[in-house]
Amino acid sequence: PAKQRLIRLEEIHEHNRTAGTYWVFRGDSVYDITDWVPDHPGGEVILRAAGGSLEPFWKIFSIHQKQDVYNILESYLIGKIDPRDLVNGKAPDGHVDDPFKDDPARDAALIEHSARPCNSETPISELGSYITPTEKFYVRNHLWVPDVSDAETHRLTIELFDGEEVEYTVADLRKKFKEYSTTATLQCSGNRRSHLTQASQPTNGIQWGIGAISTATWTGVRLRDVLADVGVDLQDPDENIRHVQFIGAEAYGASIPVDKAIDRHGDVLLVYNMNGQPLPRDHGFPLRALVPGHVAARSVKWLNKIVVSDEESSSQWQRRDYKCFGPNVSASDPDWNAAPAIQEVPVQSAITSVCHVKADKLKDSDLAEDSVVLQGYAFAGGGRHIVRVDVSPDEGRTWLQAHLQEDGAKIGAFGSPDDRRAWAWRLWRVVVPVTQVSGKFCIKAIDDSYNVQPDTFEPNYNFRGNLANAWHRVPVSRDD
Ligand code: MTE
Ligand code: MO
Repeated sequence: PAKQRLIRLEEIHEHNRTAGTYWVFRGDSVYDITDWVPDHPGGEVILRAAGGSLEPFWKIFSIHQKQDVYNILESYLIGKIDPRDLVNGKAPDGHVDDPFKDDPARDAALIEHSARPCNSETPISELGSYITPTEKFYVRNHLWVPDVSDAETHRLTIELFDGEEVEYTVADLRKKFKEYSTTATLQCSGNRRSHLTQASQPTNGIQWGIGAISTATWTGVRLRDVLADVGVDLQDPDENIRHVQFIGAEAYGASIPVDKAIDRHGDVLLVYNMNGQPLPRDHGFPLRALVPGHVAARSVKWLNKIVVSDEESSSQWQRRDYKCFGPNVSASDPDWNAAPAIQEVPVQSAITSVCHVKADKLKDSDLAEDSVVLQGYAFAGGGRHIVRVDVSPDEGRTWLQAHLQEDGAKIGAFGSPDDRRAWAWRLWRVVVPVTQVSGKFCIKAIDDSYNVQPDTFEPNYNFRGNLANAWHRVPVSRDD
C-alpha cells in the first residue's frame, strides 16, 4: 500500500516552506501536512518544520506531545523514511534554522535566567523605581522575538464570531481611535517562584526571584473601541462571545474573558508605546495587548490577531500552563481542564532594600535610634488598591505599618481619579528601630478587598510554582 512507500530524505527536504506542499517526519514516519496547515491552531508557524523533522519544534511547542496530536498526525502518514537514510532507526534532525538569531541585544544589568528564549529579571537595584527604566523591564519570552520590521504596515487581523475578518494596520489604529495612556505593573505568574521552591519542593519553571515584575506607562488605543468598530455590541454582546483571544506573531497565544475586554473601567489597551517611546522589540514591537490587573501572560506581545470567540485560546499557555493545582497534584498527573486559567493575580509584595542607618545619619525620620530602613513594592491584581503593608521586625510576632509612597500612576483610560482602578504597584518604606529587630524581617500586603498574603508557602505548593506570594522574609543582616 501507498503508506509503506519508502521515501528518501532528499525528497522530504524538497517539500519545505517555499514549496506548495509540506512534508515533515517524526521517527521514521513521513507525513504530508499540506491539508492540515490551514487548521493548525498555532497558524503558519508550523511551516518552520516543513521539509524536515518535527522533533526540534515539538520540544519548543511541547503542547504537541499528547495522544490526540499524534492521532491527527497519523492521519497524514504517506510513507516511511528509506532505511538508507536512518541512523539507529531515526533520521537525523538536520539543520534547523536558528529562530533566535535575530533576537535584540539586552541590557547587561538584567539578571539572565535563560538566553534562548530570553528570560531575564529586573535587578533589585531597579525595583525601587516607580517606573521601571524601559531597558531594565523584565523580559519573559517563550520563543524567539519575531521580526516585525515595519511598524506602520504591521497588520492586526480581527476574526469575528461569524468568521469574518477585519484588518487594521498600526497606522489605522492610531488614526481611527482615541489614544489613551495608563500606568500598569506587569507581573509574571512565576515571580518569586524560587522562594516557593526553596520553602517547599521542586517546581517546574524558571526560578525567578523578586524581579519578574516591572511597571511602565503604556500608550495605545482601547480594545473596546476597536471591538465596537468591528461591530461587537458593547452594551449587549452576543451571548456566544465569551473570550477574546490574542495571537502573537511568533505563535504565542492567550485569551481573556470578554467582560474584561469590553469593561469601561478595564483599561485593556492595544499599545504601541512604552514610557513614551515605541515598544522595544523584546516588549512586543510594534503592538501588544495590555491587560492590566491580570497575569502578564495575557498581555500578548507582537500582536497580530484577535479572535472573538466562545472559547478560550487553544494555546498551551492558556490550557496547559498558568494554572494552579493543589499540593497533592504532581507534574505527572494534572487534569488540566480541572483548573481555571490564571487571570487576575493575588496580592503580592517584596522587600527590595534593607539599609542599616546610624541615628546621626537619619534625615527624614524623627527616630533618634539606630534603625533599619526597609523599602519594597506591593501589588494587587484586578485593579484592587493596596491599602496596607505590614512589616514585622521579629518574624511575625509584632508589626509596624509601612508608609505607602505616593501613587504615581497616570490616570487610567477611564474614570475619575476617585473611581479608577489601581493597575500599578505601590512602593513603600518603613523605618525600624534596631532595638525591635529579632529574627528575620517579614512583610505582607493587604488589598482593598482585604485579601492578604499567606504566611508560608508550603500549604500552597503547586508543582508549576505559579503565584508564589507568601510573606517575603529576609535576613536582618542583609544590607543593600
Ligand atoms: N507574548 C508573546 N507573544 N510571547 C510571549 O512569550 N510572554 C508572556 C507575555 N506575552 C509572551 C507574551 C508572559 S508569560 C509574560 S510574563 C509577559 O509577556 C512578559 O512581558 P515582558 O517581556 O514585556 O515583561
Ligand atoms: Mo509570565
